[in-house]
Amino acid sequence: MKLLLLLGMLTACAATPQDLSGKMFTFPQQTKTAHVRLTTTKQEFTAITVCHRSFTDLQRDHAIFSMATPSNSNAFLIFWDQTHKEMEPHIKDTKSEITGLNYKSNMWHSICTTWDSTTGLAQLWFDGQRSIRKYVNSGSAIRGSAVIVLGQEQDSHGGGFDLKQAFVGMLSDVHMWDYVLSPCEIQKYVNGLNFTPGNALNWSALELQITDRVLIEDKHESCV
Ligand SMILES: [Ca+2]
Repeated sequence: MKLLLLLGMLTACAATPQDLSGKMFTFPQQTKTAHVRLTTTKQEFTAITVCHRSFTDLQRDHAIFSMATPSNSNAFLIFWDQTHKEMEPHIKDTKSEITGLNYKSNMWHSICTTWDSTTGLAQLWFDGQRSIRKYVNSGSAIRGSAVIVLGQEQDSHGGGFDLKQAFVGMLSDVHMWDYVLSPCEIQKYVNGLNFTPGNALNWSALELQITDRVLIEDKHESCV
C-alpha cells in the first residue's frame, strides 16, 4: 500500500508541468543518448505550428525538433542539412527544403514552421522573416501518439538516435499549436511580446523528461 502511494506520488511529480519562462535547455556535449522528451495530449494535427529558439555552433547536420508517431518517425521534424545549407521541415515523412537562410553560429535563431493538411503548404519563419510557401503533403492529418524529442533525431517512435544528427547547444521557448498561427501572432512570438502560448506544447507549462546530460539553465537575457 505504501509502495503504491509512493509510486502514485512519483508519477504525479513526473507529470507536473514546469514553467520554463526565462530558461533554456543546454545540451553541452555530443552524445547519442542525451535528450528531452516532451509530452502533448493532442493526438491529431490537421494543421500545426511549431516555434523555438536555438543556439549552436554545429557545422554538420542536426535535428532541432523531432516529433514521431507510430506510423511516421518524421511526423514533424525540423532538420538542418549542412551539405545543402538548407532547413528541412519534414511532415509525415515528406521532406521540404528552405534555402537562403542566414543560419549563423553562436547566436539565437527563432524558427517557426507552419503546415496545414488542406493546402499541404509549409512555411518557415526564420528570425521573423517569412520563407516561400512550399507544398509538402496534404489530405490527411498527423495522427497517433506523438513522441517529441529535443536533442536527438528519431528514426523510430522514441528512438533510433544518431550521434551525427544530435543537437549540441541551447534550445528555448518551444511552443506547438494545432493550427496555423497568423503572421501577426508569429511576429509577437519572435519579438517576445504577449502571444497566445502553444495549446499542444507550452514553454510555461511543459511536461518533460530528461535523459542524460541536459541542463535547465537561466537564459540571462538582460542585466536588469
Ligand atoms: Ca536519422
